[in-house]
Amino acid sequence: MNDVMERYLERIEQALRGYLPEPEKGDPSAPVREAMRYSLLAGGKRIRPVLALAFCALCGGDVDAALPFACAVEMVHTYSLIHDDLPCMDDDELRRGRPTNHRVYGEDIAMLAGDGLLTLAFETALSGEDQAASARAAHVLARCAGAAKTGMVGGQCIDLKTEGGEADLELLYAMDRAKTVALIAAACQMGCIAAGASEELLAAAGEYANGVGMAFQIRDDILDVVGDAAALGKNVGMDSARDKRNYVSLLGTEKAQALVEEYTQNAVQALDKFPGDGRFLRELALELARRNH
Ligand code: GRG
Repeated sequence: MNDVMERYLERIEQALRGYLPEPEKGDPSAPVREAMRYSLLAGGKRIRPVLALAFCALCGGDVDAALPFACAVEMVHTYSLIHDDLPCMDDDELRRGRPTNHRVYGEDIAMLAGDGLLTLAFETALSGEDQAASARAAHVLARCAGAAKTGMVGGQCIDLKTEGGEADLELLYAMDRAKTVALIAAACQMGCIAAGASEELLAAAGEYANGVGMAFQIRDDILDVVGDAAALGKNVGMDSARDKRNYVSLLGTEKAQALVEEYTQNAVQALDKFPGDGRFLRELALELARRNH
């Protein structure tokens, strides 16, 4: 698991740097690309791009074909974090162990950096050698990142509009599926697309993503209560400070962790639908269920 993970991470870091090189000296548009690099190259767990590569391998593909898709998902994810941290949203000061983008570059450039990353994501996704696969992958990414009630922007809207109000488990599930699961599903399915997988396998990747994504978000809710800010690289206690409903506020920590385990098992079971070796993705799901950062 660790060797494979290291190899994936190396390829992802190298590819991300290649897609967003240092701006040339004297380039008047350099500040926005510096701000994009600041957040994109600041580390982070890289879960989404790793999932894209791992699903490509699981479906028998060449992981190089999935690299543009993997990087595209990470760019969309990073843009969402930059925008989510802005004063008009969560107004956070710490992300990936560093001051947030707007604290360093100002709100105007931070907003542009997010816009720039979103646009670069689609340029990158569409740069794959197989044009039909690239178009299919870009379409999946657009749908999952978008403003429909099942897309990431839609989920963020539900999050903002329910802050301070009542929310039941049904609404929480809809919000988390859109806000968190959708992009994780895009990563898994784009990996399958890079390998030329069937619609049946894409559906199975969606099931894995639902399990891992829900477990990931609920674990995130738990870590906001019991986690360590230094390990997480972001401040904790923010959900209760903002009066946000989540699985911990509705169920308590113990029941929330039981749900994490249940969703993780669902994810692991979905791997049986693939003919390839699912061990890496199984272990990744189990590790994420117990993560502390
Ligand atoms: C502002 C358009 C827009 C969308 C924002 C994804 C999101 C929607 C906001 C980020 C805040 C948040 C709690 C999102 C839920 C998903 C999540 C747990 C994100 C953090 O992802 P990690 O832990 O972060 O993978 P790293 O830094 O490791 O990449």
